[in-house]
Amino acid sequence: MGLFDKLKRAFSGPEQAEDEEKEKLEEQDKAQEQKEKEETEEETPDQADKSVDDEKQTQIEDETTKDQAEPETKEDLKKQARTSDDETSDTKEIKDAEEKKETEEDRYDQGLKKSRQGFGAKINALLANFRHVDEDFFDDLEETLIESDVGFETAVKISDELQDEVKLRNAKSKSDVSDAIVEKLVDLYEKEGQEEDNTLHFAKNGPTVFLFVGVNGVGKTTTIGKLAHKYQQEGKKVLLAACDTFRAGAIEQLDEWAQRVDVDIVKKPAQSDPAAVVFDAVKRAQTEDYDVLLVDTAGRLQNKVNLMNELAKIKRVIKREIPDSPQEVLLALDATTGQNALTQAKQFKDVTEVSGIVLTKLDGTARGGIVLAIRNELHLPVKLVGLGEQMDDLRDFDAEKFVYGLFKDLVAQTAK
Ligand SMILES: Nc1nc2c(ncn2[C@@H]2O[C@H](COP(=O)(O)OP(=O)(O)OP(=O)(O)O)[C@@H](O)[C@H]2O)c(=O)[nH]1
Ligand SMILES: [Mg+2]
Repeated sequence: MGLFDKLKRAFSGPEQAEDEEKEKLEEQDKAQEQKEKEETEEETPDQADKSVDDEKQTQIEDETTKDQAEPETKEDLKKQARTSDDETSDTKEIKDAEEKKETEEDRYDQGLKKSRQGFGAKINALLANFRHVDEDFFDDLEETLIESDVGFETAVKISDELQDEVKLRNAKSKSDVSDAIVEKLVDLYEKEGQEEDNTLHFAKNGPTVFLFVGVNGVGKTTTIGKLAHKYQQEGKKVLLAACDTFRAGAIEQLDEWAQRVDVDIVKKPAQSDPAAVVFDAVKRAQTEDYDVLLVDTAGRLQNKVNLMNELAKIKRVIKREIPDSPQEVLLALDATTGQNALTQAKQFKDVTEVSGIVLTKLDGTARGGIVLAIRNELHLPVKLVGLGEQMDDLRDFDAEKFVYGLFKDLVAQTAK
């Protein structure tokens, strides 16, 4: 099933969702019944032989004459207590897992709220003025898509393909046209991403090194802090390298994160050679068995050439010490800067081998369409997304959740 069909199915009426919920509950009930049955079978033959009435009677007596209970009955009570403890912890686990799932989805949902509203409002405005599907309509559509940051090439491509599609389907009503637009966007996005690897790669042996690059203010240091927190929570041994020795206060900022999330850091005085910092960090990561080394770098130097040379040097040092490293070179892009982010990415891609994108500040933008442009025009996988400033506000990129968060209002409308 294509992504668009999945989305549409998710909105195809409350009855279906209710049915699915019912099925899930029934399955849980069955599992619980089975468990209870197994536990009863474990009981001694004497106890198992007791009639149901007897059991009821014993329970009533237990409740009324607790103090005089026979040792046997006490055992029963203990057993009961254990069973109910097991039940409580089982139900708690299920509840926790469900709550976690909900919060994860909510996080994406909230983080994309502005984009969804912005995008939805633009498409709705376009459709509000819609009279015929003619040249003007497709010009307006192209403009709307460009404004939503899906990227110029993507906007033109969608508009062109839609002209044929609309004719083919003989789409005339607003909902037919809106349906066709969203379907095209989602399908194109899915098609372009088929070969894409959105996972972060780890070393098979020894420390994994992630190098963070990107212009100033995009969120490199914050992302490192959040990721360090995540890995620390997972029980990994994490080390940070403060290689932004240029900007005043940059070392202190990373140091603060290290303290906040309780991980170690390698730092040298301001203006030291960042290559020397990374050298020390790699050595320490190797000799002290760290699992992950996260390397922060400067976003701005005296000029762009210096910056790119410095990044190349840092990377060379890492590679020399651990040949398969860095496992990831992650380019941080600020989603609120729209097309500017694409230009930055192109520049970095030309000089460094970027392995993935961290798309930050998605919570603060109505321009989530940039994800489509990154995939369709840059062909770089988004691996992480920043959905806020706090240490828990980082998520692995999930294309389906993302597309769902971006288009759900429009798909919901067309599914009605
Ligand atoms: N709302 C929001 N703010 C973010 C996010 N990520 C980072 N920020 C904020 O963006 C600002 C800049 O973040 P930094 O991590 O300092 O950026 P940087 O790339 O290290 O910048 P330089 O060190 O100057 O190169 C800070 O105020 C962060 O709190 C995010 O996902 N959402
Ligand atoms: Mg920084």
